[in-house]
Amino acid sequence: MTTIFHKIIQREIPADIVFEDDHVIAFRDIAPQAPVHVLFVPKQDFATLNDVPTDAPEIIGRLAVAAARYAKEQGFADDGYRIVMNCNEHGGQTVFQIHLHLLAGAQLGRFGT
Ligand code: IU
Repeated sequence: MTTIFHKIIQREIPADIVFEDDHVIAFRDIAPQAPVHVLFVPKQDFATLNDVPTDAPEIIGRLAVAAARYAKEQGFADDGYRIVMNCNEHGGQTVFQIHLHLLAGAQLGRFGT
């Protein structure tokens, strides 16, 4: 399946890319929900977290480690941040290429329903 995130990875559409390596790309969310809102996306194709093979936890690990490294580099790691992955309808997922949200830059509210 081709999503808007695949098109960003392929440079078919522009994005404000802040990090990229062989496995992960990260870019600013177009509708930020916090002063810092960056999406970390694997280059491998998985529609939802449910589709990640159980023997490949590194796919998710790389996203979290890249987000933490970005937080340290940008100087807000000690103040703190939140990482979120939404899955399917009840999780509020709207783009079906897995991605991890990094939210930071302010005191974030509690979350839930
Ligand atoms: P979600 O977890 O699938 O709900 O998050 C998708 C995010 O992708 C959401 O925060 C959108 O604002 C964001 N986004 C984007 O950054 N660029 C786009 O072209 C589109 C969505 I479409």
